[in-house]
Amino acid sequence: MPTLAAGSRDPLEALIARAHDEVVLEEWAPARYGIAPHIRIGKRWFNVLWLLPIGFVALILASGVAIELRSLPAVQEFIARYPGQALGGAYEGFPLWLRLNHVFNLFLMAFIMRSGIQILADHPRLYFNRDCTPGTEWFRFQHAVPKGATLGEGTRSFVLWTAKDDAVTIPRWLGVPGLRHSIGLARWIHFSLDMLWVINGIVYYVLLFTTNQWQRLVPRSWDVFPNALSMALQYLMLAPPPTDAWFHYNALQQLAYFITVFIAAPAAIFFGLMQAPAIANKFGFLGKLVNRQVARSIHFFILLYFVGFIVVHVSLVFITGMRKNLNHIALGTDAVSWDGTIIAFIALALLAVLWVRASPFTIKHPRLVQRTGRFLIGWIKGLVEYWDPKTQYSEKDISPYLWPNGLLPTSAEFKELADGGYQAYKLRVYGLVDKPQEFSLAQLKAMPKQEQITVHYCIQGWSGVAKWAGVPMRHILELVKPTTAARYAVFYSFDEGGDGGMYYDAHKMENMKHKLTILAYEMNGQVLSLVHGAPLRLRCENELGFKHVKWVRAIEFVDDFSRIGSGQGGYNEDHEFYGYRMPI
Ligand SMILES: Nc1nc2c(c(=O)[nH]1)N[C@H]1C(S)=C(S)[C@@H](COP(=O)(O)O)O[C@H]1N2
Ligand SMILES: [Mo]
Repeated sequence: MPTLAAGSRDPLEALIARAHDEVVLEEWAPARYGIAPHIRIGKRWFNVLWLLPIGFVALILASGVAIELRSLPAVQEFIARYPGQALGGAYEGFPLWLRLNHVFNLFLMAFIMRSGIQILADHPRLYFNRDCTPGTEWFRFQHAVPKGATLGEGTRSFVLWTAKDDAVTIPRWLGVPGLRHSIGLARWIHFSLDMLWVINGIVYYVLLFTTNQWQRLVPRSWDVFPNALSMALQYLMLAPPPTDAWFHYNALQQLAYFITVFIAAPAAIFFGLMQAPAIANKFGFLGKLVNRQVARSIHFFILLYFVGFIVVHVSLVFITGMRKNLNHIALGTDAVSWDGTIIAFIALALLAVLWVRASPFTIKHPRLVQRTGRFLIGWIKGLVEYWDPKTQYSEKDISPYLWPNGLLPTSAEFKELADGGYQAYKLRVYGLVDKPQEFSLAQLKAMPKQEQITVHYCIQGWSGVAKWAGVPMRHILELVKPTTAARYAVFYSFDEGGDGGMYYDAHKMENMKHKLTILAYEMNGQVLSLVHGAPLRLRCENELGFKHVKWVRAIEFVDDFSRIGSGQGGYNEDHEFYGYRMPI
């Protein structure tokens, strides 16, 4: 291959396919269903859906027992002593800001939860360990990983069960957009709405504490616990004392709202963010303690908490004085009239329409979703890219198994290179550089060698620790000397992406200068295997996995990537609507 003159366009770009600007259902990852959610206890798997009838029976039983207990003097004394009310505060009514805040929250939460479930469906397994070794998950809604698929690495003939194969379809009314492996779009929805939810939450906190409304939520005596228990018992006895939320929350309400507002919501944000490479890598110790899989599992428990809270909260709103309660929250009046109920049902009808339209809309306008997401949260992603990833792990942390992703290169050109032990391999580095060059593998191996033990964070949710060794990208920069016009390094590969066309990805120059950005030719002390990107793959530790291009064939420095492919900055960016900056 001739060396190209500095600044010239690359013929490799012709190998890149343009992607559609809408989701073409016939060409999208075909639907593949998993199984009902299961949890593992020891070696056995249990269908979690059994918890629904079991929970219902348990509730009836608990209610029956509570009703019988009522005749016991001790229970009567307990209830007399702790009637169930929270201690009084100086608040009254539900001001307009609170009502608006509440309805925004309702709409945002609905789609945050749906897109969150969609994200989970891209790697439908949860672990408490960092490694994600198949079989060690405690929760899944996917079959076991096919036997044999995880073995025989390094050969070209075995069946490869990639993380993408593992993604499952969930119903379109449940997830958004409800397509298999639509995590790119689901993440934009999730994060964009998160951003609005955080703003709504900050406004709420500020107004809560600058008015007297905080007194509704903050318990000021430990008596809130026995009172909440008493209240729960009285609900189970089907004989709750009359309460008047206009002036008073009962202790159970106060406790539940307190936990939701001051514990569950901030924790959801914290454990969501801890899943991001740039953030976990920044807070070394914390990132190790709360590793990505622990964070994912806890984030999921918080989802379950919210679902449980919503079910109980909404049920009680309806059965403890529907008209009055709905007047409170819809109109801010304490009247007993149907007005609030009518407004609440109009709001719920609107929610239902949005619920039904969300998936079809996203499928029809994926670039709009991508662009809006980039506008709302792209800048945060850009900011955290400047953080140096620094967290390193030790040999004993190395995962026994690292999920693979991508389709192995199949071209005749690559096969010839591989058969020849990559003797003929040449990494071409060109574009906006002073000294375009080609490097053989031997030349690359003679350069300074850097080793690092780091976590790989795939966008789909899995992670794993591996030791990588290779040439620091900084060294390559010194050799080829990018011009001041160079703003991105585009990595071209030997394989095709799922929709055909060459896999490629663009990085900001800042990423190339990071200490932990290397071109790796070794993994875990051995020559890099074919599956993991032989002969050369990129490691760029503050980005998600898809930006670590495997089977690298060339690197082009450019000032702008909008002319390459569909102009989004990479294969997944073009075809799956990811963002080109993905440190979160
Ligand atoms: N050339 C190429 N590089 C690629 C991919 C691909 O499909 N083609 N997949 C990416 C994705 S999505 C991930 S998570 C990682 C997976 O790396 P691994 O297979 O070594 O675990 O490679 C990334 N690099
Ligand atoms: Mo990935």
